[in-house]
Amino acid sequence: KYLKGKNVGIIGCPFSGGQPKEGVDEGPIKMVEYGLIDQILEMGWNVEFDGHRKLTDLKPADDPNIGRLKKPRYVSRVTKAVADAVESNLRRGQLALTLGGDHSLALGTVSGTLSVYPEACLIWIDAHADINTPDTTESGNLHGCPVSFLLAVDDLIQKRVSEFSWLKPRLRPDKLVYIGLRDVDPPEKEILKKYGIKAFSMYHVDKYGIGKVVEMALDAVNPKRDLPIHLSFDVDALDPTVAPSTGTPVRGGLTFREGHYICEAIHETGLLVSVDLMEVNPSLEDEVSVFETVTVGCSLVRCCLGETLL
Ligand code: HAR
Ligand code: MN
Ligand code: MN
Ligand code: MN
Repeated sequence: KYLKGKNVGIIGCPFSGGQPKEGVDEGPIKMVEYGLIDQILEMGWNVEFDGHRKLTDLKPADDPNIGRLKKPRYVSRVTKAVADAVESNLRRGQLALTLGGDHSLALGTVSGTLSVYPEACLIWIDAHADINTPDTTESGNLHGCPVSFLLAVDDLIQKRVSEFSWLKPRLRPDKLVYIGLRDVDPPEKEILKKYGIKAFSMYHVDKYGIGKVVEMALDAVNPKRDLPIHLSFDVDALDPTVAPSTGTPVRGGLTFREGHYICEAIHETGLLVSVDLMEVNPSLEDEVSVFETVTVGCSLVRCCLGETLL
């Protein structure tokens, strides 16, 4: 509906500055090495990919904490560049596919999507809510904060952290929905309650089944099935037995099929304009775990682009 034909622009983001573990920057590199581009070409898509972004060039010489926030200038510069890349892909009628890298990158991807499609909804698949504010974050890691920076609510973080003044907070709380949550900090729970944000935790997946959960999630943010969709998929939403090589694994996650079902069902709406696949860290765990995590990342992406079982 929003995209003309099967055109995808891939934004490879080797970036780890939103959290402390090295190696998550290798995620996009390994997914491409594994053959993701050819797999997408074989599905009949036109693929634009000019190599991974040189994001380390954007690293400031000096980047002291702002309050608790770690590497705020680096994350800001990188995510601004990513926002511009997503915006440019979408304006040219391509689906924007961003490969991470840590989930702070979503500050950029979602901003880019909303600058082209202000009416878009955001479906966030994650073990974590990533909605800490500069005041509530215990870790200071920006990959735990992107959603709070994106939200269009009264207390504007951008006013206090001037590095992020480029970022327009324009995501309405009723356009955001989560699936897969199971490790949410107490202040994050308060924020979800305060703004009435729809969230389907693993409890709901168990109770209703994934088919019903995806339907309820879409009913919540896209009741008429007419708005563009941004899907932000953190691979740690999957159970660690399925995707072990990620920085903050949490037991009790989505099965292999539940993860893929989400991507298939969202593809099926015909409304998907922007996809993030984040937090694959090929430096963690053994060789088999890395292979499984990289390949599951690739197959989730293919399902988003319409790969089906039959
Ligand atoms: N909530 C914790 C924090 O703010 C942990 C966040 C872990 N984040 C991710 N992203 N892997 O989903 O630091
Ligand atoms: Mn995340
Ligand atoms: Mn997570
Ligand atoms: Mn299709």
